[in-house]
Amino acid sequence: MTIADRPESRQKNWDTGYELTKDERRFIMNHVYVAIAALTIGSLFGPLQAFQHSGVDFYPYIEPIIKSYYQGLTLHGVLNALVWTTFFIVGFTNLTTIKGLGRPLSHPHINRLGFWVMVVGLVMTAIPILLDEATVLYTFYAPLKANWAFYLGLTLVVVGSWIEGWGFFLTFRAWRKENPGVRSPFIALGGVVNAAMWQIATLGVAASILTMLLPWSLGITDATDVELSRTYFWFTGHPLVYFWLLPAYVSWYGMLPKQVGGKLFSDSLARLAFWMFLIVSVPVGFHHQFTDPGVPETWKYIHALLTYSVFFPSMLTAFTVIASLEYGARKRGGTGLVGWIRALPWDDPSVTAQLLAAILFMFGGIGGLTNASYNLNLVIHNTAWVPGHFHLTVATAVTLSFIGITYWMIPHLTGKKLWKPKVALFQAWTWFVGMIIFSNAMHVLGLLGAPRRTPLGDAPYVPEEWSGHLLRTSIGGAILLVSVLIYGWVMYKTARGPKVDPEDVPAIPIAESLRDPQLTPVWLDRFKPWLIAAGVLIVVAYGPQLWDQITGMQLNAPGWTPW
Ligand code: HAS
Ligand code: CU
Repeated sequence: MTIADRPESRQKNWDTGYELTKDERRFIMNHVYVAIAALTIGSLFGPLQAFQHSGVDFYPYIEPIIKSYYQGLTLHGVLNALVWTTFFIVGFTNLTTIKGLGRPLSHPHINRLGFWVMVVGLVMTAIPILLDEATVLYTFYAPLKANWAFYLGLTLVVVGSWIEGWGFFLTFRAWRKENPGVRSPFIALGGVVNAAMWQIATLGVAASILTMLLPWSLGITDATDVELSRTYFWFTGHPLVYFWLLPAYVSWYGMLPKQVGGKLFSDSLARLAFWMFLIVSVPVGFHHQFTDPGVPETWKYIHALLTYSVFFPSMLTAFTVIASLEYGARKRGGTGLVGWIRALPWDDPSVTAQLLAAILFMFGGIGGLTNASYNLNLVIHNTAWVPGHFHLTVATAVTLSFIGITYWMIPHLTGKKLWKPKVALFQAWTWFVGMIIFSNAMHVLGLLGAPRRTPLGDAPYVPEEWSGHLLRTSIGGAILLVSVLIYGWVMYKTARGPKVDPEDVPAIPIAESLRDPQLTPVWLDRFKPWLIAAGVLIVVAYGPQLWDQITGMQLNAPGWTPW
């Protein structure tokens, strides 16, 4: 298609002018309420663990409710890594789909059903955890064994998110029919690609829970196969981290440029990054199993190589997002090679939170590459380095970005004003500073050999050289505790505040693309080739190993509940 015959519709600016209805706003808010509640409660346990490391143990004081460090750690991981993220992401994808496409959901009852299935699943998961019947940490590795309700609840959360995904796919298809030949709006496409990747990725935990863990916890089988359940878990567990990351990328590419007065530098590169995540997110799971004796080295090596390919879309992102920010900053009068950074709107808490999140992601990403290196992984695996890594990635790049998004989204959805933006700004900075202290200490501790998932305050083998770093984890944790409490408070006060003039309510920021998106090649706007490529790559990278492990399955681990 040449420029002359491209459809004229809404090509310069994706903002279709569609206003979300009251029902749509309320529906999205319901997701976000659950998400924020999970984050604030789940985060309370983080500092408890960090304090424990430096010998200040609060667990005995809360023993009637929480029995052990491990029960607290399970709550922390499940609420923060699984519940906060999933509920926020699904709610946010409703928003990007509806607003991006400029039309209502085609089958809103499907999405409603999906949401309620997720809520029922959440309650089913929470009860056994609170009863100390599912102290298995967020990875629920066999042979640790939980009450069946925990596994069934998690399954329902996943199934609910699938159902909502189907609602997004149907809406996207309806939009395509109504707009033949038009490139799909980027924020909508990004959310739908992520939902598609999630459906493929979660086949692993679905297989693990339905064929192994659930029958085992119900007593139908009396033992399980540890290696196979780990392989299934990481089939899902690695792409899970990109399921968390991609909504932040939707915002960094498709919204943040607008917030800083710039434009999306390249619509094509943005799409290419998302398609690359669709094809390479799954076939890399063995980089979590480099030390597993049951996986042959060749396959670990292949997954290590594929892991490096998943590094490229993040480099594309770093380049494109920074270019988009620079464009905005220069329009605001910024000058100099790096001096333009000062011209970004650092007084806007939503922008600042996302910029700080992205800055720490550079370090989290470098650490990720260290992890992915087969030989270096042997040094850091199962050490405090790994939680150091994922607090820069999921707990900062993702979480602080989502926090930044809520700083415009909650006011937009509730028709209120953000309560005390300066306090919100302070919150973003405290998260940044607290996390630098905490994660740096964790990385160093890991290099010194400190194990992860261990109440180090009780460990008799802690050498003197760890103690300063253990103290720093507590200091970082204390700052983060303050930060998360401020966040919960700002959200609460915002939601409880008075309604304001619609003029004063922030709009949904949608970045224009620098170049007419209609010039983006068609192959960057088609699902089929990428879905086929994803399927082929998964079969090649996982097929033989899955075949071997399933046919050689040995149900020999009876399962235990040590805590
Ligand atoms: Fe990871 C373990 C490898 C990314 C999360 N990872 C984990 C675990 C979690 C996690 C939760 O290969 C622990 C799981 C467990 O409990 O056992 N990870 C990687 C690699 C990447 C990576 C290669 N991880 C993530 C992301 C996560 C996440 C993203 C969550 C959201 N990870 C591993 C490996 C392990 C692992 C091994 C197993 C370790 C073991 O032994 O157990 C890559 O995708 C990273 C690429 C990213 C970059 C950064 C690009 C930078 C950007 C920012 C640009 C800046 C801007 C700001 C725009 C190269 C895009 C500009 C600002 C201005 C002011 C101008
Ligand atoms: Cu991974």
